[in-house]
Amino acid sequence: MVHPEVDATADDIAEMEIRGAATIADAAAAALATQARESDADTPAAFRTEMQEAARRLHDTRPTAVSLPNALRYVLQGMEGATVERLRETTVARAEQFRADLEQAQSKLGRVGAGRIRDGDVVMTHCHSTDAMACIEAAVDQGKHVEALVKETRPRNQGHITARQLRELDVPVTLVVDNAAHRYLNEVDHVLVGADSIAADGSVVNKIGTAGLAVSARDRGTPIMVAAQTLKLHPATLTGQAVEIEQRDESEVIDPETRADVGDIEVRNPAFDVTPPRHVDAIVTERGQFPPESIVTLMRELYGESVEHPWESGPA
Ligand code: RUB
Repeated sequence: MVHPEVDATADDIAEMEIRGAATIADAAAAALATQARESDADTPAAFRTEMQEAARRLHDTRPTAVSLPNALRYVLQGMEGATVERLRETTVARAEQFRADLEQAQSKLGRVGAGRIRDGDVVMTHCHSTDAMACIEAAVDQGKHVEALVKETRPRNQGHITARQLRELDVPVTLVVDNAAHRYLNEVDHVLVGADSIAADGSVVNKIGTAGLAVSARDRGTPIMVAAQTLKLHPATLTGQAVEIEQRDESEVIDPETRADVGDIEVRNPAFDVTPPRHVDAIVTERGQFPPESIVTLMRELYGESVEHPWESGPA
C-alpha cells in the first residue's frame, strides 16, 4: 500500500505546492524514506513491490524535471538485503544520503557560479531556481554587491518567490513583466536560470520563456548562465529519447469566465521550453562549469548509457 504521506507528496508535486526540480527530487526521496520506514510489509518481495508502487506514484506527477526519476532510481538502486529490516535500513540510508548529497551539490555549485559574478553585477532571473539562487547567495557571501532584475514569469509568477528570497539576502530587486526583458537586457551583466533537464547535446529544458529570453540575450550580447546540478542531466537523451514537455491546465492562463467571454479559442499552456546549446554560455554544476556542448562527457561518466526504471513492474 502506498503510504498516505507519499500520496500527499505526489499531490503536492502535481499541484506545484512542491515545485522546482531540486525541491521535487528532495521531497520524493523523503517520501520514499517514509514509505520504507512505515512499511508493514511482511516479506522482502512485498516490501520491494510497495517501494516500486510508491516510486511509480511519485514518478507519474510531472514529466519534465529529470531530477525526479534520477532521485527515484538512486534510492531504489540502494535497496539491498535479504530481510525486510535490512531492506528498510538500506533504503532509508540511501534516501538520506541522496538528500545530503543534493544539499552539498547545491552549495558547491553556488561557489562555482559565484565565480562568474563580479562585484557590482546585475543579474536577470527567470522563474525560481534554487540552483540559481545558490550562485547569487554565494556571491553575496563573498562580499560582492549584486543586484537583480526579476522576471515575473507568467502564468504562475514564480518570480515573486525569487524576489522575496533575494530581498532576504538584501539584494536590491527590480521586478519586471516578462515582456520587458528585452528592454532591460542592456542593463544586466548575466542572465541566470536553472534547469529541469539537460539533454545530451547540451540543450537546456527550463521554464517556458527561457528560450525566448536566451535569444534576446544573444541579440544584446548578454551572457547566459545555467545553474544546474548534475541531477538535472537527463541520461535517456544519450540514447535519443526526447524530454517530455509538460502541458498544464489552461485555467492557469485564462480564467473560465474570461475565456467564455472571449469566444471560441484554443489555449495552450506548456510549462517548459528548450534552449539550444548555441544560446547558452555556461552550465554551472557542482563539478565545475561546462560549455553546453561538452556536458555529454559528464553525463556518460555519471550515468553511463543504461537507464533503468526500477519503479516499473517486474522485480525491483
Ligand atoms: C521550475 C523551473 C526551475 C527549475 C530549476 O518550474 O523551471 O527553473 O526547476 O529549479 P516549476 P531548481 O515552477 O514549474 O516547477 O534549481 O530549484 O531545481
